[in-house]
Order: sequence, then structure tokens, then C-alpha cells
Amino acid sequence: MGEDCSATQLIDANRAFNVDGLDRFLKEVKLADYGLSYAVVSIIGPQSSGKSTLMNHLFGTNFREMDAFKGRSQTTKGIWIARGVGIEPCTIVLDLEGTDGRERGEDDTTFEKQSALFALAISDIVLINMWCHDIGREHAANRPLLKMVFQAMMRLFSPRKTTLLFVIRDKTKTPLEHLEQVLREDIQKIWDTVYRPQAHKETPLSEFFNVEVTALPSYEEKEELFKEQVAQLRQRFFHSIAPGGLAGDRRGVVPASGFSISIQQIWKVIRENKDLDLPAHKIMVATVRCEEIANEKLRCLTLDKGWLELEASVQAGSVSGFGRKLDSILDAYISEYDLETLYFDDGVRTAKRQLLVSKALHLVHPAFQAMLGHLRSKALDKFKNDLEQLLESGKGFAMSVRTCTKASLLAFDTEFTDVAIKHADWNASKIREKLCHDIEAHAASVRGVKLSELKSSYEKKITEALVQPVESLFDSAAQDIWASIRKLYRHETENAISRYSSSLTGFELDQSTFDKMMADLKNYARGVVVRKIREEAGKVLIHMKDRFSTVFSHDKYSMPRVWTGKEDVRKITEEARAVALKLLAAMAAIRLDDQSDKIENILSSSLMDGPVIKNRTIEASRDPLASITWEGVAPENTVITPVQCKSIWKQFKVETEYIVSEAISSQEALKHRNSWLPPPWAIVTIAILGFNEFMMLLRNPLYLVILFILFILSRVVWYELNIAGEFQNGTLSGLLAISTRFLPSVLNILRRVAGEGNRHHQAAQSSQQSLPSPAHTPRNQMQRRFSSSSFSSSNTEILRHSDAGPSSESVAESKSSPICH
Ligand SMILES: Nc1nc2c(ncn2[C@@H]2O[C@H](COP(=O)(O)OP(=O)(O)O)[C@@H](O)[C@H]2O)c(=O)[nH]1
Ligand SMILES: [Mg+2]
Repeated sequence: MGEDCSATQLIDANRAFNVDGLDRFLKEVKLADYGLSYAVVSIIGPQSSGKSTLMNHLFGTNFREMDAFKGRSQTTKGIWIARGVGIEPCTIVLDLEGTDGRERGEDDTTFEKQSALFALAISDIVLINMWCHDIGREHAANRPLLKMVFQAMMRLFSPRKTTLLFVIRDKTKTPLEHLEQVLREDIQKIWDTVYRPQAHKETPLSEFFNVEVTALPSYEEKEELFKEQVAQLRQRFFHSIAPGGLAGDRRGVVPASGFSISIQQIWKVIRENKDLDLPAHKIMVATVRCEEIANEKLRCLTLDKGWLELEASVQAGSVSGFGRKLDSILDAYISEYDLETLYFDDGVRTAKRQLLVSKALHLVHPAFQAMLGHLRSKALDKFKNDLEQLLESGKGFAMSVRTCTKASLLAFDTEFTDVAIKHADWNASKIREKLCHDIEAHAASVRGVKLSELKSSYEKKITEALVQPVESLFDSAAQDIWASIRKLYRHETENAISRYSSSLTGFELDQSTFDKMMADLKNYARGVVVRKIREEAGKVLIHMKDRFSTVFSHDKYSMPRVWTGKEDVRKITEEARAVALKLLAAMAAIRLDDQSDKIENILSSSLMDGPVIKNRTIEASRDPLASITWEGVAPENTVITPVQCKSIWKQFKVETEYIVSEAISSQEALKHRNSWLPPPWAIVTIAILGFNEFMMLLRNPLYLVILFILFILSRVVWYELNIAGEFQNGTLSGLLAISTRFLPSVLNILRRVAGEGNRHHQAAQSSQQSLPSPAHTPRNQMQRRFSSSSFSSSNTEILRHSDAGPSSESVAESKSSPICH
């Protein structure tokens, strides 16, 4: 029984509060589990008036009692706390030090007052122990006690409707009714005399207290009777807090979990001798406790296994049913809070609940955000895939973007309902905005890529359509190259623009962007032509020379021209130059617009007209080509400046001069060759006069053989001495050259013929054993050598004819070629 009551000293004689002892006691008693279902009973009264004895008998506690044999000295020090044994509901019992102890003296009455106030503040039932013989006595010890109790009650601000149970000890034979009447009168008198604040001036005693009176026989003299009556009294403490019980109409009960903090705070206020504002105290206790409970719940939530797993899963990826799972975890802790704070002040617990919820939400918010992040990237991925598929299926870009955006946002909104939690009105508007932004950015990027691909493809097409045709137009001898280029450029550009425009329809571009893209393509096309022309202009000299040589070396039927001597080289040169100049004029400027210019005229008049030497010096200052701009041609359209034209023309003339001079030489050579043969009348005369000799030769075969050998020899000598070549430089110089070289050449031929014969004879002897092949006979070799020489000589002849007059060096080379081979 003693162990069960867990008696603990709550406040010691030095007024120190035993916080640890109290917490231990409350844990043993498990008071926190009782909510509001507990009662607090305390006893005040004179020292050594049998208080501890009574409490021990009433509640089965083991408060220390004074040893009866040591006289009336104080036993209980400070305030003790214990649990009433075997009483329902849980009853906390406080035993107080006596109020009028002789040992403390007057100075210590403060502790008596403080402990009485403490008992009144925290108890539902206060037993006031008094000797029977003190009742009605003017100077009895109970009068100051009562006065003190009432005054203390005034300081509590709010009546708790505490039950004051007067226990009359050592009851005499005087009937209880009489005693009670006297006592109640006394109480009323004291109440009337107690100072009360204005608000309570008229408040009756019953507003503050339930007054109950009971009497007990002397424990010392009638112990059995005492115990019997105490046992009866004990019955009144069963279900004391139920309606009709001893403390049935108590007020301002502190929930059990706030008991510790409540009585600590009350003692602190009392000890500091401050007024104790019970309502405020109640709020304070509620605040402290609700906060503690909320913090505890938050701590548990932080360590909750389910929550930690959910948090980890969210970090790894999207979690299905996130909102539901999180709600269930939060619900558990918030419900626990609600349950544990049920009896605290509503305002406080609601406020602290909100705080708990907000802290819990703060804890889980990153996970929620992470989930939204997953939703966002999922929706964006969906958009990307959907868009790719739609575009692949050939749908218009803008329409595809609209469709996919709608589908992605719908998917996001749908999935958000699975993430949202009921405890917070978190919405996804910001993330949704970001998603929209992401979608727009992606769409813009894809659009950029697609447009750029389209642009590149059309640029490629237009390049292909323009570059080579422009080049070939320059190569052709068209009359007006620029009219053809313009026609080509316009046709191809319009074509491309029209196709480009229809390709862009699906993009639904705004008018200004569309116009700009069209203009860009047009400019690009123009740029292609301009670049090509500038490129070709870089090779203008080659083009001019080609054109010149084409005209110069071909006749009107485009057949290679053979210089017979009858051609007018000067006229042909003029024609060829005119064509080259026309080309130069064409390349000098870009004429994609229909503006006419005088470039060709200027060039023609300045460069083509015959040399007017007398005017040249005079008109030098007015030379139309001494400029870097063409009249009527914008600088950006100028390709070859007048000055450059002049210098190109000069170079062109220098570089084409040799063709002309070769043509002239060729004509001259032909003329010489023709003059070297005897005139026709001489040939006829020779034929008539030499008829007899001719017939003689025919009749005698030996003459014919000799004639043939002589012909062969003369032919060899002819080529060895290059007689035809020598005579090209004039008859006299030819005769002189041949006469000086005739003898050495003949000797040389004979020597080589002899050497060859000798070598073949030796070769024939060394290969006597083997069968001689017809191909290896000296005769065959001679024949082959001869035929080879004939071929070479005839080849040289053709080259000589095709070349417009060989130079003296080439003649020298060809002189030795038949023999060398
Ligand atoms: N006359 C009388 N003495 C009592 C009674 N009950 C207890 N006592 C004695 O009074 C003395 C003090 O008792 P105690 O319970 O320690 O008194 P307390 O100081 O008020 O707690 C003890 O010697 C008890 O035996 C009683 O009913 N009548
Ligand atoms: Mg005592």
C-alpha cells in the first residue's frame, strides 16, 4: 500500500520545488493518461492536528506522522504529494505543513500563507482540519486560518468553486448540526470581514466555495470509531468529480498532462508573492503543454519510418499516391495532438495545432516540391514526345504545339490531384507556370530548328538552281547575259518563295516574321547570284581569253580555223576582242535590277576604238576609265571598277598577242611554202621536155631501182638537213645552211648505216645456233626503222601544220628526231 501511493516531497522547507521528484511521481502514477479525470485533495490546518494521520487513513498514503510519544512537534516539512490508494478516479493527495507552528514563529507565517494559497489554487477539495473545541472561540487558531484562505482566494482572480471540507477533530458530544451552524456563522463572519476587490464585494461565499462540514472522533481515544468514520468519509472521495460528488461542480481543471507545469508555475508565482491569475495561468499551462505536445508530435513525425521512406522514394522518382500517403502520416500525428490537447484551452490548442500543422507542412514541403518537379518533367517529356510524333505524322507545327500543350497540361493537372494534400492548400500554379514556360521554350527551340532546316533547304535549292545556270550563262555567248540572269534569278526566286511560303503555313508565323523570312530568302538568292558573279569576275581574264580564243580560232561554223593566208587576221582579232570586251562589260557590274548603264559603251569606246594617238594625251584628263565608279551604278553593284577594267584589258591584250602573232606567222609560212614550189607552167614545160627520159626510165627496170634508191636517200637527207625548215628563213640562208651541213650529214648517215650493218652481222653470228626469226633479220629491222621514221616525220608534219608556225627551236628539235628514234 505504501509503495503504491508514491509519496514524494513536492516543496521542501526552503520552498524549493522538487521538479524531478514530481515528474518521477507523475510518471509512476501515469497521471498524463487521465486527461481531466483526476482529483486533487489537500489538507490545511493547525500543526500537529492529526492531518497526516487523517490523510493516511483516508487515502492509504504514508505521510509521516508525528510520533505520539514525542509531543506536539512539527513532523511534516513543506508539502508532500502522494496518490490516493484504491480510489477512483485518480486522486492526488497533498499533505501540508501546519499553519500555526510554534517552531517557525510569526516570521514564517508567509510559508503558511503561501502553502495554503498553493493548496487552494491547485486542489478540487481542501480539507480544513480544526479542533472541535476551537469552534466558536474568538481567538481560536482556525480564525486566522480561514481569513487567510479567503484572502488567498481573492488573489486567484477567478473562483474555482473549491470544496472546503471542514473536518472537526476530537468531536465532543455537542451535536454536529450545532457545531456546523456555529462554524458556518463563523465562516460567514470571516468572509464578510475579508477584503475583497470591488468586483467581488457582493459575491457570496458560495460562489467561491462549496462548504462541507464533517466531524471525527479522537484518533487517540477512540481509534476504532475514528477509523470507522474515516472509512465512511473515504467513500465520499470515490467519484468525487462526478456530478453530485464532493467536487462535482469544480471549475478550471488543468488537464492531467499539464499538471506538472501548472503547479510549478503556480508555486513560482506564489513564491514571488505575485498575484495569481488563474485564467491567465490556465492559458499559460495550455500554451506550454500544447506547444510541448506539438513539438513532440513533430519530432515523432520527423523520425517516422513511413515518412522517411516516402521522402527517400520521392527523391528517387515520382511516387504514386503521394498525397494520400502523406495525408495519412500527417493525420496520425495531428490526431494524436488533438487527443492529447483535448482538455486544454480551445483557443490555445487550436493555435498550437495550426503551428504544428504549419511546421509539419514545412517539413514535408520539399518532398511535395520534388513531386511537383517530377510531374513537371514528366509533363514536359510527354509534350516533347507527343510533338515529335505529331510533327512526324505531318501535322502543322503550330497546331501540333497547341494540341500537345493542352494534353501535357491536362496530364499535369490530373496527376497533381494525386499529389495534393488536404492539410495544405498548396497549388501547383507556379510549377504549372514553369511548365508552360518550359513547353513554350521547347516549342520555340524546335520551331527554330525546323525553320532553320527549312530555310537551309530552300537556300540549298536556290543555290543549286542559280549557281551553275549563272556560270553557264557567262560561258555562253548570249547576246544579253544580264537579261538571261535576271530572268533566271526572278523565276527561281519566285518559285522558291512560293514553295517556301506554303511550307511555312503550318507555323502560323506573325506577318512581320513571315515577311522577314521571305525577304531573307530573296536576299539570299540575290546574294548567291552576286557571289557567283564576283567569283566569276575573279577569273574574268581567263574567261576573256577563252572567249577570245574561241572566236579567233574558230570560223563561223565553229570549226577550227586553218590559216590559209586568205583570212583577215586584223578583222578576226577585232571581232574576238569585241566579244571579250563584251564579257568584261557584263562582269563589271551587277544588274539584277532593270537599270541600264553605259559600261559597255564606255569600255568599247575607250578600249576598242583604234589608237588615236594625237587625242590620247589631250583627253587623258577626261579618260572615262580613270575612276573607281561607274556612272549610274551603285558602289555595291560594282564588281570590276573602270580602273580595274583598264588594267585587265591591258593584260588581256598582252596575253592574247601571241595567238595573233602565231596566226600571222602561220599565214606567212604558208605563203613561203607555196612560193618554194615551181610555178605550174614550169612543171608543164618539164613534163613535156622530159618525156623521153621518163619513158627510158620506165622501159629499163634497173634505172627504176636506182631511181628508187636515190629517192630513199634523198628523202633521208631531206629530213636530216630539215631542208624545208631551212628554206622558211629565205632561199639564200637555206642554201648556205644546207651547203655547210650537207657533207657532214651524208657522212654521218653512211657511218650509222655501216655501224648498224656491222652490229647486225655480229648479232647474226652470235645467234647462229638458234633459229633466226624473220623479225630479227637486219633487213626487217631496217624496214621497221624506216617505217617508224616515216611515221614520226609525218606526225611532225601534221603538228607543224596544226601549229601556227613553229619556232626555230622546235624546228631544230624535229630535225634530229627521225634519226634519234
Ligand atoms: N487528540 C488527538 N490526537 C490525534 C488525533 N489524530 C492524531 N493525533 C495525534 O496527534 C499527533 C500529531 O499527529 P499528526 O498526524 O502528525 O499531525 P499533523 O502535524 O497535523 O500532521 C500524533 O501524536 C497523533 O497520534 C486525534 O484525532 N485526536
Ligand atoms: Mg503532518
